[in-house]
Amino acid sequence: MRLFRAFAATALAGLVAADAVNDLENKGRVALDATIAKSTTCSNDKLQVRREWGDITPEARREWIDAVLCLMDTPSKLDPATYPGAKNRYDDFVVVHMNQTLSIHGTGNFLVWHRYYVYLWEKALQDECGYKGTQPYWDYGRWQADPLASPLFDGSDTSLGGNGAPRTLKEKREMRSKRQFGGGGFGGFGGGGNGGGCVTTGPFKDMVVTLGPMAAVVQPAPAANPQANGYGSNPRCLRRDITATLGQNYGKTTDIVNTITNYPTVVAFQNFLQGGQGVHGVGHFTVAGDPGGDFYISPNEPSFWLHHAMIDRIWTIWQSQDYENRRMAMQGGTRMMGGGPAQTLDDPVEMNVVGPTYAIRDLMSSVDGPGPFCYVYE
Ligand SMILES: *[C@@H]1O[C@H](CO)[C@@H](O)[C@H](O)[C@H]1NC(C)=O
Ligand SMILES: [Cu+2]
Repeated sequence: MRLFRAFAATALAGLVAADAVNDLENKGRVALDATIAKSTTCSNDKLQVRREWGDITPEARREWIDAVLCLMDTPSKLDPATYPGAKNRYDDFVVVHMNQTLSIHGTGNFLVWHRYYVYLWEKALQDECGYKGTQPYWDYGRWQADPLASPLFDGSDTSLGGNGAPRTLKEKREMRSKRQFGGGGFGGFGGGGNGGGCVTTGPFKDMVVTLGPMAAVVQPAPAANPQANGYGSNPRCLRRDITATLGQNYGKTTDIVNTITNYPTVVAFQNFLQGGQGVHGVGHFTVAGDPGGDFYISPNEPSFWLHHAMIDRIWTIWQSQDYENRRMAMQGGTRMMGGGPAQTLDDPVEMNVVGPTYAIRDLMSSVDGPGPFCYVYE
């Protein structure tokens, strides 16, 4: 009996956690596999598998972290006269996002733009920093009960670091005098936690953020950038204000299932996802802080990449539930604030110094060309 129990425990520890989202994923995998079988650009021997942070070993987590630190140590390819705040290769990604912020959110290209962006990031880790793994993702449902106790944010050397330090008395006084009350962002749900200051634990505690701020929600607000466009050099620490509230309200596994199953049109799906009760906000504002809570420079928060891999996973699962009809489903405007022509599949997805331009239509499948994708989530 004892032997059996020990065996069962070992077997369970080795098992990848499965939930109702995995069930939808497995159901949709049939269509993805059929697409791979017919693809001329993607095949099973090229296929890359992206996994959840909790399902990869601590050593594998550390390899991803070291590759990110390597990108921070690799020279920028941008012109320092125009982008003096772009100090390294990681910053190049941040600038490309800043530059297009108003035409890649709440628009038709939102999902596909960020899909390609995360892919190019994964590729930079692999090609420029020798990373052998794939981009991991952050399953909000798995960790929503207590993100600070999760392997993502527990502050260990194999995490993304812990919360920001609590606000100092001086900061609290400053906030009171400015009538600021806690953190703000996302209808007041995000931020307002027990952090708000510099991250002092884990691999990114010495990280220097130089771009922006542009739309900071964290309080007290970071010093203004010397350039109005945010591209000037403004060195400061990584700040976080981690809270569980958003995830507990909107990031549970049942919420993710509902996102995938309740919105049959791409417009309804992407609107819910990016809306006030959607998981896109959960991923950003559970972490909040600076740059995490700043719409323009949020990719400079290392968790952004695991968050947007999860957004891409949710989209992939949504597509795969009816791949024939959803693979090319793309609709919306071209400007976040409205106006501008409708988005079309022929519109270019531009990435400047981080990758070549493709048309939206080339990037709609994660397992087929003409674009470069050949990956699945598990
Ligand atoms: C910023 O956007 C402009 C206008 O679309 C473009 O010409 C330029 O290449 C972009 N720069 C970067 C670094 O992405
Ligand atoms: Cu974005």
